[in-house]
This record gives sequence, C-alpha cells and structure tokens, in this order.
Amino acid sequence: MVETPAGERVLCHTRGKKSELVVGDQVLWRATGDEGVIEQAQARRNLLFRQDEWRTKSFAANLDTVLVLVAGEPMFSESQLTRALIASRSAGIPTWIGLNKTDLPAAASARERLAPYKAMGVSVVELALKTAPDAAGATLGPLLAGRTTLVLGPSGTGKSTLINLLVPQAEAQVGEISQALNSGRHTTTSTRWYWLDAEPGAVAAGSQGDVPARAALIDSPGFQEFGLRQIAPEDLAGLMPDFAAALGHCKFHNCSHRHEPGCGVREAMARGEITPSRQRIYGELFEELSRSKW
Ligand SMILES: Nc1nc2c(ncn2[C@@H]2O[C@H](COP(=O)(O)OP(=O)(O)OP(=O)(O)O)[C@@H](O)[C@H]2O)c(=O)[nH]1
Ligand SMILES: [Mg+2]
Ligand SMILES: [Zn+2]
Repeated sequence: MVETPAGERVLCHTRGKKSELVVGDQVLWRATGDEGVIEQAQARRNLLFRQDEWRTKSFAANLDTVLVLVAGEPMFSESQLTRALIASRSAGIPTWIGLNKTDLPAAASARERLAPYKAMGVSVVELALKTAPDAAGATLGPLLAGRTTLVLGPSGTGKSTLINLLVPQAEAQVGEISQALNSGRHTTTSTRWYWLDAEPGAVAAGSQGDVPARAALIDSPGFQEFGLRQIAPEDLAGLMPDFAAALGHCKFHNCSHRHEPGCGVREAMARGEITPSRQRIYGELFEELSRSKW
C-alpha cells in the first residue's frame, strides 16, 4: 500500500521477485488504472530488523524513534528487551521504553526490572493506557510530536491500545489479555502506519516557512523471538550502554569480557556497576552470536 503526498492510499504491485519493501519506505511508483506499480525504492535513512539463523525480519524503515512498550502482565522478558535495545542502537535509532499497565500490581516488579535501564540512560515513561488514558496522552504527546515512532514490544503489552487512544479513527484490533497469555496469540498481525495529526495539506497551509514534520505511529505485531545474528559478538559490549561505559580498560584489545585476566568490564561487574542479569544476558548473547551459522 503506497500513500501519495495528497494522502490517498493506492494498492501497488512490485516487479518480479518477492518485495523487500517495508513500512516507512519511500518509493517511486506509476499508476496503472486504479492500482499502481512500484518502480524504485529510495535509499533508507535506517532500518530496524532482527535476524535469526534462517531469516531476516524487517520491522520498519526511516524511523525517528522506537518506543519499546512493556508491561508487568504479561511480565516482559529482560532478554527480549535487551535484544530490542541492541538492535535499535545498532541501527542508530534513538529508543525509549514505555512501562504500561501501571494500574496492575505486577507493575512494581516490572519497575524494579527496569531500574538498571534507567540508570544506564534509557528514558522510561510510565503509562496506564486503559485506565488513565488522559494522563498517558499527556505524557506521550511531546515525545511523539513531529516524529515517526515505531511501537515495538511483546504481545499483549498495549501497543494497539496506544494507537487507538491517539488515533481515534484507527480501530486497531485489541486482544483480550487471557488470549494473549494463554495461546501466545498475536492480535496484531501486520505492521501499519498511522498519521497522528492533521490531514495532509492542513499543516502546510497553516504554517509559515518550514513545514513542521507530521507525527506518525507504526503499530507492529508482538515479537517473541528476537535474533541478533546481524551483530558480531565483539560489537555486543559497545551496543550495551552499561558495558560500553566500562570499555577501554581491558588488558587484551580483543577481550570478550568473559574470562580474560585484566578485564575492565569484569572489574566494573565486581564493583556492582553491571547487574547480574545483564551479565547473564551478555554471556548468552555472546555464545549465541559466536555459534557458527551452519
Ligand atoms: N490493566 C490494563 N490493561 C491494559 C492496559 N493497556 C492495555 N491493556 C489491555 O491489554 C490487552 C492487550 O492490549 P493490545 O493493545 O491488544 O496489546 P498489543 O501489544 O497490541 O498486542 P499484540 O497485537 O498481540 O502484539 C487488552 O486486553 C488491553 O485492554 C492498561 O493500561 N492496563
Ligand atoms: Mg496489537
Ligand atoms: Zn574485557
């Protein structure tokens, strides 16, 4: 589906083999009756994707920010959160965390689990999208203004609830929590672009000089697996802010920070500057990314 500058959506076909286009791509296209043909994809500013041994799965392209939405129920996996943060950092896209469902008791332990992320400089906002929508809207407004934001996260955290709150005509399907928990079912099955404000033309007509960028939100299906095969194990520490802060003091320049003597990162661990769970996740990821691909 291609959107024209006038805001019209046109069903387009691609030439030949399977399309590698993703939400957020810009294209040159040509009308063929009511539909269209995509002639060329423009270069991307960035691309967020995950990659396992068998395939690469793209989320979206040309993003200004990524909002990773998590909750205490279902309790988010710290490993999944870390993977999402590493992928977006590696793609060069600023990323922040939303803790949703703060009306539920489980929010307390989720908040605790997020403390080290706040400490390493990731911004975390708290939301109760369903029970305190006005407050959530007020918190999110300035963070989303003028930007394209991908809303990412495990299934059932409230991504589509957020879209529906901010884009009243969206009618994104929202799942029952029991279904999300029991069957691992994903309510949202495709990635979709929503404009957050003003009709096309309205912004340009009313503004002087530079046309302000329109805010957009991208809803995505919840992820379970989050492969990082695109990342070399030796680049991992530099993509994890608490590890990155301790780099530069190791005896060996190719230190893996797992068992080498004179390791500055492990000294930081001993000083309590890197939590045990982050150490475990680093170790698991390092192993996973070091495994040969065949
Ligand atoms: N208690 C509580 N429930 C919420 C809140 N926000 C959303 N929910 C509920 O959480 C469930 C899942 O919400 P969705 O918006 O469908 O979640 P999603 O992240 O889009 O899920 P997928 O599309 O499967 O990835 C629904 O039953 C929502 O009503 C909240 O702030 N508090
Ligand atoms: Mg959804
Ligand atoms: Zn080291």
